[in-house]
Amino acid sequence: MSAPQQQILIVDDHSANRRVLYELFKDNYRIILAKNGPMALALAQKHLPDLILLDVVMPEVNGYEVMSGLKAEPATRDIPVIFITALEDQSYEERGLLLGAADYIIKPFYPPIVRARVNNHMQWVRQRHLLERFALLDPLTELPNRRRLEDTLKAKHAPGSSVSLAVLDVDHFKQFNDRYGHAAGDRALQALAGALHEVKQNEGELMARFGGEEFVIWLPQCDRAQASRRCEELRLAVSKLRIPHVEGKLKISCSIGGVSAVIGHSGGVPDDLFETADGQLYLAKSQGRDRVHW
Ligand code: GH3
Ligand code: MG
Ligand code: MG
Ligand code: MG
Repeated sequence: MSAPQQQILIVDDHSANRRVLYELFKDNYRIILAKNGPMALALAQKHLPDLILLDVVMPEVNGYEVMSGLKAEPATRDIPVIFITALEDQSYEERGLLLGAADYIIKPFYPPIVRARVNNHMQWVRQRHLLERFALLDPLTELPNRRRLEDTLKAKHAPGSSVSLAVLDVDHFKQFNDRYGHAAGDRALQALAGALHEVKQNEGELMARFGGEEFVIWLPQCDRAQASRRCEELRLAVSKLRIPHVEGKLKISCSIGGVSAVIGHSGGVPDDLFETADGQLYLAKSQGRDRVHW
């Protein structure tokens, strides 16, 4: 499968300038065009392009102001911007770079050089996206990792909404490893993650590998009844894998402890959510394992 085509937002108040840049890049990138500052900000928010080519002199909202607007929004803050302008005075260039521009190109330009510069930036963007992806992914199971979970929990949530959090832990996994070896244990964790992943996920839901043989399930917009039902589905999905365990314990199972809460005025997740869910997990274990406890 080929990677999705990268996008460039071209911003210039003159249609002839937009056309020149469009012709230069249309064969290799998806192009979005904006003819003024407000339109540029709206399209940047909507499409989150990989790169923005930004004119400086435009009526009403100029390029520097667009740049400040981009920096003020978390979603667009890190999109690289290249100024392309006829303002050749070095103080303008300095100002653009100080605002955080990735590059500053003075018109009239030599098209092959502009193309080479843009291609280099796009290469860096690709590499950065790849690194960001891997930084948030667990390498063994390819599920979101603990860092991704923590980012999700730290975000603001709708005040008054119901949320739930569950901790899933494999039962007697040490015995499994002792019996079949660590490599088989790894494969079992991969199969388990696959089974969790197959259970249809709701909007905003996140299943992360927290560490070892523990997984955390974040269920926004889910009250206690809905969330415990979802977790029962997950427990069954693991059970249905029918991975043989040691004698006397036919197959791999898991225990799940969960908690539900309502988001307060601050929009923050209550601090003790994880600990409470972990306490519920302890109860699921002590009451015989292979069960959900809320
Ligand atoms: P319990 O039902 O009480 O959870 O028992 P348990 O044996 O699962 O719990 P314990 O915490 O004692 O052991 C967890 C084991 O999980 C220890 C370790 O051998 C195994 N484990 C943790 N991470 C990995 C991993 O990445 N790969 C493999 N193969 N095993 C792991
Ligand atoms: Mg202009
Ligand atoms: Mg454990
Ligand atoms: Mg365990």
